[in-house]
Amino acid sequence: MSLQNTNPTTTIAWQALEKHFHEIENVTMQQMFQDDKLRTQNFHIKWDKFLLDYSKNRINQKTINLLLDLANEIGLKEGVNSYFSGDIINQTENRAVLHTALRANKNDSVLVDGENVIPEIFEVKNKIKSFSEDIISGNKKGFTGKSFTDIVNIGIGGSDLGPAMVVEGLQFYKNHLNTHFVSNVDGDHVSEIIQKLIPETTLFVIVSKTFTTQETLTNSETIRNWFLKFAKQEDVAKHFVAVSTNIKNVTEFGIDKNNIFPMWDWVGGRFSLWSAVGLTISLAVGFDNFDKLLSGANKMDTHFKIESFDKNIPVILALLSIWYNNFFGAESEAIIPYTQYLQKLAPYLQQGIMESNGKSIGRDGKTVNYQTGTIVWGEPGTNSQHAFFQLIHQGTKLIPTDFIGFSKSLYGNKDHHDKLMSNFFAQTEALLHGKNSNQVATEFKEQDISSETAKFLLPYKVFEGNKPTNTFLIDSLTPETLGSLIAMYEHKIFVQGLIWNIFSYDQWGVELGKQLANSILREINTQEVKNHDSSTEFLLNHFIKNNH
Ligand code: G6Q
Repeated sequence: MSLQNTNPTTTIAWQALEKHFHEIENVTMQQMFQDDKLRTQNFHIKWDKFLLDYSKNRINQKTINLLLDLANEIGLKEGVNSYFSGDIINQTENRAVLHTALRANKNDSVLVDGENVIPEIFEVKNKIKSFSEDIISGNKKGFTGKSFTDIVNIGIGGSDLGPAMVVEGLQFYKNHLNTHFVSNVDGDHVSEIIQKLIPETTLFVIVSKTFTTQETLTNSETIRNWFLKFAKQEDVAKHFVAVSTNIKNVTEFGIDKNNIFPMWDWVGGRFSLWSAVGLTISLAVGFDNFDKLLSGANKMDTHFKIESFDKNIPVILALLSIWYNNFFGAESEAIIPYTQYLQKLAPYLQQGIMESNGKSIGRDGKTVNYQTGTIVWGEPGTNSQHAFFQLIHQGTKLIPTDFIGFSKSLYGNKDHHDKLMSNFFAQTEALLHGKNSNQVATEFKEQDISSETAKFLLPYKVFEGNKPTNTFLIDSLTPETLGSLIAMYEHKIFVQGLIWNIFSYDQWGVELGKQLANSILREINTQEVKNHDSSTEFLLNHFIKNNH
């Protein structure tokens, strides 16, 4: 079954939300908290090791009810069933979207073209397990008989961002293997990494679903040529493995058939870290931790699938985001994890969210007449407090922000953790309450400031507050909770794409870049620049003159 095709602005719920927006737009959250003592009790969800408090949002019960009506009118229940059961919901590429099957249980059954894919998934998982164990234990050795010390993941986009983010996020659980990521076709990137490597103890994991991506193939060839300065052709088999759907191209590259980890076209690149694309994760933290990551995601899948929408974390998050994006006109959202481990979470989610929902043609084939994909950005707290928080507190833009904090730190340094989390709570509180002119004036009195200076400074020191935030308080950062967190955002993407009536799982904008660069490269090589606008022609000629 394909997804329902409804312009959301034509629904009864959307029209009711527009009316409701005018009732509520000037009511402050400060007022809402004063009027409703049960607000936090009603607007929070406790689930597994997660607590989501969404009471610091510009909503009341009617807002939530109307947003839930919108989800129902759009056919969210049926949509979720189609998503999980392998229907061709990626219609523009004629594919199912089944990253959820990668973390399903062994006894589950998920059909693609009438065939259960779970046994195949477990076959590959077993291969990941035994390969990782052999490398970590030193059972498998390099061409001089030494154990491996370094792993290099060569991939880009979906074949890089997920593994890179998770390996960094789970650093606490890491073993002795050093991990490196080469992604950019920028030759300086690969050169910097090669300098750190010893060929006889380094394993290269080439990750490319299509095995046609210019960046990954170029980096792989450069690395193989470098490797062959120290080793023989037959040693390549011991040091290079690949993750791909394109067995033919991988074999032509010279990789041994046994060293290929397959994946499937029903796994989108940006949702693929759960497949063999996560091989580097399994190598870095061990298969058991990789498996726990999958089971955390699977738990979130079950929550999303069976929980009623009013207590369903991804659904509530998606609806709140639509509320700000489509009614308040917010352009972006920030994601601020209060842990340094998750410093790559925002760039990772940028791909997932912006590549999936950055679309302007509806499922009816027409240009949409409403806003779709939000811009997401962020950095860990407290660092970001010393950087861009100024704009969130006092700028002119409305930026709904997710605060992600953990009750326990991993090394158990209580002093540091209490300081970190005091900042976490203080920020969401300040964003809610702000600081009014009376409070600022009282502060001035205590500071013994002249009345002239106080008068001048007062407006600059006032904080209006009323800035929406979601607060996630998670027990601790483990493979399992990280798996749940990533899956939570994946399902948020699905719900938003469904309601915005777009196809979230294609990426024609990315494909365009792949085509364009190839034709310009030919012109740079032949030094024959033609058929461009005057600006591009001027720039290309300047580059050729200085580059050759
Ligand atoms: C992800 C995108 C894109 C893709 C890369 C790498 O959803 O499609 O980021 O992952 O372009 O593609 P390959 O894995 O095919 O090299």
